[in-house]
Amino acid sequence: MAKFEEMSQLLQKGRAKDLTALVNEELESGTPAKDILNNSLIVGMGEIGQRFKKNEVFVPEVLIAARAMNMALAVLKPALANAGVEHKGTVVICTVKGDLHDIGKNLVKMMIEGTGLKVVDLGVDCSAEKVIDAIKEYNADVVCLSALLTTTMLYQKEIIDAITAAGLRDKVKIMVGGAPVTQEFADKIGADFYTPDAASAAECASALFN
Ligand code: B1M
Repeated sequence: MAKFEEMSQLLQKGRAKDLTALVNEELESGTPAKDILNNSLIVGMGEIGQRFKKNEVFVPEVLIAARAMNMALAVLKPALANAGVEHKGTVVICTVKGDLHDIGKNLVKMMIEGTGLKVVDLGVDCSAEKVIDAIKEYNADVVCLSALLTTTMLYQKEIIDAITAAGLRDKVKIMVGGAPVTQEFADKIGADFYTPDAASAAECASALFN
């Protein structure tokens, strides 16, 4: 449908005002909210993720598209709730203790939200206790740990060990990332997945529920 493509294009261009106007128009003309979400917004976010991966667009474009996505989601939210659309799964995300860098984490969060998963953001400087409480409170399926410093990446292991000690290791998949993190490091600390960027993190999280 041409309107789905148009909304996808508006999202990718970050034209939030035009996008939300069109989303409203489509809702009013009877297009189901979940069709707008699945056939247009998620497709658009997926496209921008692919282009980000290929270095065809950069952080500002992704942030602008993600902002448009969030504004469109806010318009859709009441209709989605009424339609009984449920999230496929719940992801808890944070930047680990001692680390205040949140731009990459926010990108990962937005890209994962773009796949239709619910994301609980615990912010920065996040302790193992806070992660464990959130896994229990939100019945989380996936934990995403971001670290930007060579010193704080070590705390990713502490969180994984604490999750194991709390008896929750079999309940959640753990994804790690951030500039100094590597596949080798992720294997060493017992993470389930390492992804180098926001787009592949979203792909990885989404694939867990397909
Ligand atoms: Co800081 N900083 N910083 N800093 N900072 C770095 C990381 C650094 C590399 C700069 C440098 O020296 N060249 C360096 C780290 C060196 C090291 O450890 N090897 C550094 C340092 C040393 C510090 C301080 C210690 C400086 C000081 O005070 N002396 C201090 C530490 C504060 C703290 O955290 N306790 C500090 C502070 C800051 C600011 C507050 C000023 C600011 C952060 C603002 C904010 O985030 N709100 C800042 C910034 C902006 C940077 C740089 C310039 C940019 C980071 C960034 O946002 N990149 C950075 C240098 C650089 O990277 N060029 C630097 C853009 C972002 C989109 O990329 O976060 O890598 P990134 O995220 C990517 C991937 O890594 C991945 O996806 C994202 C997008 O594709 N990814 C994941 C991230 N998390 C993921 C999780 C996943 C999967 C993928 O799964 C769970």
